[in-house]
Amino acid sequence: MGRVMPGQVTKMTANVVEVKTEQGVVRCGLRGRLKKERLVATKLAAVGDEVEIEISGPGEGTIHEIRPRRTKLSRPDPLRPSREQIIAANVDTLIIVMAAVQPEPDLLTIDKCTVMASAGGVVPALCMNKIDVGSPPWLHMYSKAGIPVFRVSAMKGDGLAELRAYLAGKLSVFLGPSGVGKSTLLNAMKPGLALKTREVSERTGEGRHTTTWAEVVEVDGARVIDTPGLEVFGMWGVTGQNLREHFKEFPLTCKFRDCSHTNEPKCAVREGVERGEIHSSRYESYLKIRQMLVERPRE
Ligand SMILES: Nc1nc2c(ncn2[C@@H]2O[C@H](COP(=O)(O)OP(=O)(O)O)[C@@H](O)[C@H]2O)c(=O)[nH]1
Ligand SMILES: [Mg+2]
Ligand SMILES: [Zn+2]
Repeated sequence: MGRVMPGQVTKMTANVVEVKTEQGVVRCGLRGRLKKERLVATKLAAVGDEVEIEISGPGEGTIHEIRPRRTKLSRPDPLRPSREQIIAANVDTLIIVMAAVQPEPDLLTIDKCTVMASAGGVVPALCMNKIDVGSPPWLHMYSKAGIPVFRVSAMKGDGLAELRAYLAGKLSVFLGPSGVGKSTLLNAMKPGLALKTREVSERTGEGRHTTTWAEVVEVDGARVIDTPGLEVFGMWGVTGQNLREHFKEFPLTCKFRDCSHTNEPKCAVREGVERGEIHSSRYESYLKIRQMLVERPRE
């Protein structure tokens, strides 16, 4: 048996997993026990996973064990929605990137992302880019709801110092619709990083072309997971019943402990909305997402 050492998954492609160890990067195939269990999605390694590997040759090894995940971002597998697909593990914060204009920010999308993050134990934050061309009037309501808000211009450099400070020492994922400026933002965070268009396939040691699914990039003391083609995705583990736990600013003082905040009497959430303590758009998002979950409980 070769040497066993700990590491963290920093890159995933279709057939190779790169693990960063104290001895450098080790390329691991999915072999042995993990290969047998590959149909069990949660047993598969995800970028960010802390693992034990066994060295089999120079720069090569096998993943033996995946440590329990502190947090995760996951979605229903697009091909088998009853199965969980883990996008990234041990993520500290999900940076929801929106643009002030072009494309117009969508509040329901932001709120779905905050729920998705919360469901995996990840702290959501909102990054409003392109503030050089405008700033939505409702941004403050997210700060009021306990969600950190960053106003930045990736193009002009405004607000980047604050964002950098927040990201320092964390593992984060940037998520947002295409065109909001995620690539520009990551490049601006670290001049010279020059994020490639990672949709382009790359040559692996096995002589086959594969697409990178996810990769950890170091950005100025922070680590950001770059997941090409990752668009806003579905919520795993969220139901019409537990959705309310993911709206952290909603009070827990309704008359009924299992209040759905829809039509029950003495609902503290509806009262909070009426008094202007809870933003009505957050409540509307709650109702829309709940409806969606009740109608399509599997997705
Ligand atoms: N005005 C303005 N435009 C920006 C800013 N950041 C990015 N853009 C533009 O928005 C477009 C989309 O940016 P890109 O980084 O490709 O977005 P992505 O799809 O989220 O990766 C590009 O034309 C950028 O030049 C910004 O801070 N201000
Ligand atoms: Mg991009
Ligand atoms: Zn209620």
